[in-house]
Amino acid sequence: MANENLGTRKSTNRHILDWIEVTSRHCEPDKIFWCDGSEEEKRALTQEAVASGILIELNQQKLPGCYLHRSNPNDVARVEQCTYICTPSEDEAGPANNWKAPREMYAMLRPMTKGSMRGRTMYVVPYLMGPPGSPMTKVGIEVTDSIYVVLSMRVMARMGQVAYDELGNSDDFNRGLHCMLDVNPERRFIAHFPHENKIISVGSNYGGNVLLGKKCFALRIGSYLGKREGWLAEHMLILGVESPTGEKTFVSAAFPSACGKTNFAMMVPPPKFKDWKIWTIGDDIAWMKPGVDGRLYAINPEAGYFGVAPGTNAETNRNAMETISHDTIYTNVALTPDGDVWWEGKTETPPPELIDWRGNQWTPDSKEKAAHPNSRFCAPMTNNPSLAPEVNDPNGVPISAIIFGGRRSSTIPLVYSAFNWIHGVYVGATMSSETTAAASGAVGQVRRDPMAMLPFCGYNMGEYFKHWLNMRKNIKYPPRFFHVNWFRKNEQGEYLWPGFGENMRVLKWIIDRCNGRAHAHETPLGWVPGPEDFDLEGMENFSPEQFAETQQMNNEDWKREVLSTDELFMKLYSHLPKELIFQRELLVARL
Ligand code: SAT
Ligand code: MN
Repeated sequence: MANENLGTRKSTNRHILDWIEVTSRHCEPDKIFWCDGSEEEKRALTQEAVASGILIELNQQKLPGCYLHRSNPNDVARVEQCTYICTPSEDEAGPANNWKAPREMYAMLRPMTKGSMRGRTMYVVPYLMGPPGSPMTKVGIEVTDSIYVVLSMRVMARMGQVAYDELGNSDDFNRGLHCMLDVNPERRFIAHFPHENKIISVGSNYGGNVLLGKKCFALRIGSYLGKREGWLAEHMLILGVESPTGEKTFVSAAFPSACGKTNFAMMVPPPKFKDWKIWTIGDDIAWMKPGVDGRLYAINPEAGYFGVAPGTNAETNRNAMETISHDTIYTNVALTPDGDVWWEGKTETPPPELIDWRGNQWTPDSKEKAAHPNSRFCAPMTNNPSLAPEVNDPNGVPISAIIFGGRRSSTIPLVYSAFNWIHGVYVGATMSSETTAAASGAVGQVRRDPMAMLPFCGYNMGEYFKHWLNMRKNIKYPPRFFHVNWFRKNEQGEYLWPGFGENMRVLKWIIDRCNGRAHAHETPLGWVPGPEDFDLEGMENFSPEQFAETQQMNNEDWKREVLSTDELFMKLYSHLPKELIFQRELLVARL
């Protein structure tokens, strides 16, 4: 029997108490449940979620502590068209965001949320973004009527008493309200109020829309706070490379959603690199701040991985397979008759029968996919065999390289390096990628996604570029910038580069460049390795000519590429830093 004191451990912080008082009077829940993050609480809430059908218990022999959640089929990805930045002026949100004045947004949301928790429980979820005791860490409180959100938040963030301890009596915390309503896309809004450090999310129960610590706080509100306070909140993985001599180099990398950040962050080096080790700090978000020694330091504000399941297997990501083998919440994957999970790409041949992500019978003859293309796993980082010991270091880790990358089937070479900070910011600002299933809408269309932040920057993108340029003044030993593209294809539509573990070779060139050991050629794009500068040893069926093909640069394609960046630059023109226009002109001149 569950302890009846469960859910009664109220905060003693007056600001939290006042806010919960007002919010509960407005939402009118039957009950308020104060989360403390304990194991006992997890057990009780999991039991309740299973009893009410929100979670399906998986085979506990095969997958101990694992559960499956099926979301409403209308609610399977982030919805950029329903995501708003509510600053006093439209100009502050900028042309890359949807905007509504705070007053107007409140006027619209107030009647929707009024009494919305009648007959339901309101959970108060205190959480930390960042390691305890770090000057970079921030506190959030999410109020939600979704038990799935509570159980996911305790995986994705350091949740419970630890957050109250960090906060003390302070009023400096993010206020997040999540109301599922009837999960109706017509009444779905993810509204951010950066000036008030506040988020209101209604009408969804999908990860990126409702795990408010993640995209909403750590990126949209975080980027705004970063601009104000002199740091960077970025859509970046962080990893450490340990060489055979024990030298550790940390890099961060911005790729858009569903472009392989989790795989890269957990990479298993190929046999030729058996004495090298990759350590994961984070797979999605980096908060970076200049340190006292003049270097740029990064923390991972999260504590778990909310990764894309399809395509994950022992070959593509052995560490992820291990990570998600226990204590994991799966969303919208397929279910096998013996209570195991499956998704496209997990095994070469699908099982003969499955229940698909919608709950329907499925066989390999079915036309639909068994798992949703944006189906996810939610697993604690402590499950990861490659978790870096520095992950809880309050100071973070020093970043030597910042890597930008997108999913581009043509034009963009495998790897090149920017000439300097300003050029690096230009390379990040003009990044592009083919769209994926991580956001609702068409898949496979090239769009500009500056620094992979297009859906996540909480203020004017032009001002964001200025902030990036300004940061240089506070960093005495700046990281170097690189650009990668694992996804280039030949005319037959085959990938030119094998990717996954072989990306270790690209990474090695990158860190050798940072440590002044690798050679490169100057080109109009930046510094690039020739086949002789790049370690291809031990790669079966991969010739120096093939490598040259991955790196090939065609001037006419690049002129077109520059033209296609102009659309974004024109859109942002009133706030676009002149430095970036000069960079564009220099590139055109070099071409
Ligand atoms: O769905 S999330 O927004 O949490 C992940 C992503 O799209 O990057
Ligand atoms: Mn992401």
